[in-house]
Amino acid sequence: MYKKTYPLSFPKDFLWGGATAANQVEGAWDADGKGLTTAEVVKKAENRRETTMGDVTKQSIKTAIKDHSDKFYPKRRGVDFYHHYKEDIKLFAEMGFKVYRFSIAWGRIFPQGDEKEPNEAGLAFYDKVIAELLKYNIKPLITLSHYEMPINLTLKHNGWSDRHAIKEFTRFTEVVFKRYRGKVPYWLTFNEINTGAWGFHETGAIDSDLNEHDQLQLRYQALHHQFVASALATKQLHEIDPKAQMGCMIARMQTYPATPNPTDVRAAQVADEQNLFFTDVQARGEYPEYMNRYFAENELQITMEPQDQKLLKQFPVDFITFSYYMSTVTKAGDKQKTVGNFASGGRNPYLEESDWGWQIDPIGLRVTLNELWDRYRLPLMVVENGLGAVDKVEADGSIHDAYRIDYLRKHIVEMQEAIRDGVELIGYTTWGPIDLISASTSEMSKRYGFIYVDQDDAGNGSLKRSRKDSFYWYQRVISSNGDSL
Ligand code: BGP
Repeated sequence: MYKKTYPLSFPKDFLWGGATAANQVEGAWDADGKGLTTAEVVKKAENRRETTMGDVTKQSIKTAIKDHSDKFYPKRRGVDFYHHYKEDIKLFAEMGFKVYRFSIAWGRIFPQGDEKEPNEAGLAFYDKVIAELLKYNIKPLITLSHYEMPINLTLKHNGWSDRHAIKEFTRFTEVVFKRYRGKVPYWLTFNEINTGAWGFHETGAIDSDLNEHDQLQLRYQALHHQFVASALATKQLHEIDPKAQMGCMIARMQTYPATPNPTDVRAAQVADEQNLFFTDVQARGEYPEYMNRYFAENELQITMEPQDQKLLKQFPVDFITFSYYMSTVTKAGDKQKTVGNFASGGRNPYLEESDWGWQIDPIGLRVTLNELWDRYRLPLMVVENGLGAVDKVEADGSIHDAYRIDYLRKHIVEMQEAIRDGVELIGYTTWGPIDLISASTSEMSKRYGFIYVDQDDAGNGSLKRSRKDSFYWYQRVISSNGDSL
């Protein structure tokens, strides 16, 4: 007889919340001693389907450094969370958030990346943010590096391509682990670490003048340094704050074969391996053989120090997190294209897409959750999910974003199904609970929020915050622990 012993829905202590990144919300890019970061030298895209996150050269950085405005660099202005954090956290609390994922801008704490002492004023800002969250019983979940590092480390050492970055990063992590001991239960090392294979925005290493082979060589070397830094940060955290947990974070792209032709099925498997390589290293603690083979066949050589592999094995992450926006289709022989900030294969005729061409696939989230659970048996958290859309403000100030509710509802239903399948899913933070600057295009009009921010693409607006229909909907979802969708 079939017996229902599994949890029927979200566990009681399920972590509902939202996620942001320093360089997309904070603004105040040069306030209180902060140094310029890699995210703040990337120019705004000229059209919606173009991503500019990798388009950086030494010359473009020099130009950016001389430019003290935020006209071409909207990530410098964000939505001024730096001065609105109290109001914004109050709104998160009103929705009932249990957790808030945000990142610490490394450049606020070590403005040049290599100072001996941290910048006290930068730490003071995060002291206040964390205190405000704890006041409302919202658990902080902190990303240590969300697509940025001090620009000085790019100029001096070409970012993560140089092993030197490990030393600077772990000095930064030691400072924040000690400072926030007992206050922050969850940390993540690198946001969407797998996107480091696509270049500058994740690794802070300029490679635009290299050929394809040398680009890959540089990127995978930089990623190796991040793997080691991540293991060392995990070690530090467990020593400094034994109750706190460290997670890894990938942009998960569920990949389907374009046809049942075994060549397509195999191509999809390979594409999937390129994605799961990162969780394999960070959760299993070793380079998988399929990647060793890939490196050998492509004449890529990862330089390692003798203790590196041991460190990876000794200090794997405690939990796995990922962003999920869409799925992709892979056909044998096709080169990957980039849509938004995501590599994507061909069109899937069964799916609709967002205005930015991201293919909407809630069932893919269930497939992904089941696969990751089967593969790693570690607690999982979906730390980004959402729909980027243009919102219309009605004459009375209301915003009817039924499309956003529909997107999120369908994904939450699939998370619930995955939990019923036995997956240990511990939390869900939607991307951009408050409107923010887009990572891939630096637009303001690509909005994800439950909270509207009055600011346009040119940076005009009062920055006034207001509640969209989805605000009240998510509030109900949380208060009913996912029963009222
Ligand atoms: C992820 C990033 C986020 C976020 C999100 C949406 O890749 O981790 O920083 O921005 O994508 O992307 P976009 O802002 O380009 O719509």
